[in-house]
Amino acid sequence: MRELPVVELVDRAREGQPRAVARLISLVEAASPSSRSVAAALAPFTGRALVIGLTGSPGVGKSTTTSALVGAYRALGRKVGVLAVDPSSPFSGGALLGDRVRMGEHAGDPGVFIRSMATRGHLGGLAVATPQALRVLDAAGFDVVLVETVGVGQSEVDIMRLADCAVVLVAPGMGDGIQAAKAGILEIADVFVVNKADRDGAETTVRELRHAISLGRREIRGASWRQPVVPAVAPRGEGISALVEAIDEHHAWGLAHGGFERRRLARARAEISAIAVAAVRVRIERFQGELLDRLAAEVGAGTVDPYRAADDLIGASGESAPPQG
Ligand SMILES: Nc1nc2c(ncn2[C@@H]2O[C@H](COP(=O)(O)OP(=O)(O)O)[C@@H](O)[C@H]2O)c(=O)[nH]1
Ligand SMILES: [Mg+2]
Repeated sequence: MRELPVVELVDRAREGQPRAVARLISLVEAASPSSRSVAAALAPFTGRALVIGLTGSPGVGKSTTTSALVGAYRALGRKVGVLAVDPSSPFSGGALLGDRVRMGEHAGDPGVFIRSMATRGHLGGLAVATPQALRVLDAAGFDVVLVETVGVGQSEVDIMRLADCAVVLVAPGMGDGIQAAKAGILEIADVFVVNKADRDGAETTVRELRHAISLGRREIRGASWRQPVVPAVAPRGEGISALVEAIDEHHAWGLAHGGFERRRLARARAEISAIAVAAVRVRIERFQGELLDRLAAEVGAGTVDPYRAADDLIGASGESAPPQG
């Protein structure tokens, strides 16, 4: 494709041209110099999509559930975007191919856009790229954006915090329910799915989770959201309408109690600081190499302490630097 100006790409994306959507995501993903103008051009059209994050251990059924949700939302007439974020497999290998195959039933549906995030060489990585890709899909008019991430690590937790609704999947056995509670997953989950409910032990897992939830209930302004636990058999579509309902209820609850608004502000805050941190890193790596070398020599020689050196490097005043004690 001839390289179009960013505003033209944004116009085309908003008209529903998938190639323009894909191109814009590539631009923000690569942290290309035009990321800035992409973000500026998108800004007026963002804020409408409902972002749903799905996380859980590999093999728990995230892709299958995502695909089933795409079908459910399409049946409701909503346009659906999917971002598959998997930092553990930056090269498009088997897992992504599997996802493509599973998503095959939605291929050719103009109301569905599916994309795997690549993060190779991206300064700031997923923390910067994912929210920008969400903005592209949001501005392009996708009513619902599903973000599939591999659970466990901090960056996945960060990504789940970007979502309006965080869905955590567990499967029976494997102590997954208890694992989830331990790993602090309980804190980020808005809705639980016990997938593979066709397997032994599903009822136990549901019970364990409900018990853990009753102990760790969250309170927001005196109202509490009790995370629902939805049993599902994703390949058969079982439990998917209950999941859609649970997501709807969470959305309505968030709108009524301010949780939705707070989440959106937290997302914007995370987005800004991820960009700022990446910018500082770029500045240091590209433009302050000599200063860094000199400071390193001084710290090595013991003539300057590393906090002081870091202050010099970022040009910060002593007050805004971390405590030196
Ligand atoms: N028995 C059973 N298998 C399932 C269920 N959901 C997914 N699977 C299978 O589990 C495997 C992993 O599913 P996938 O959606 O790729 O998991 P992901 O790694 O979390 O995205 C696939 O072979 C699915 O067909 C379920 O509810 N029951
Ligand atoms: Mg998957």
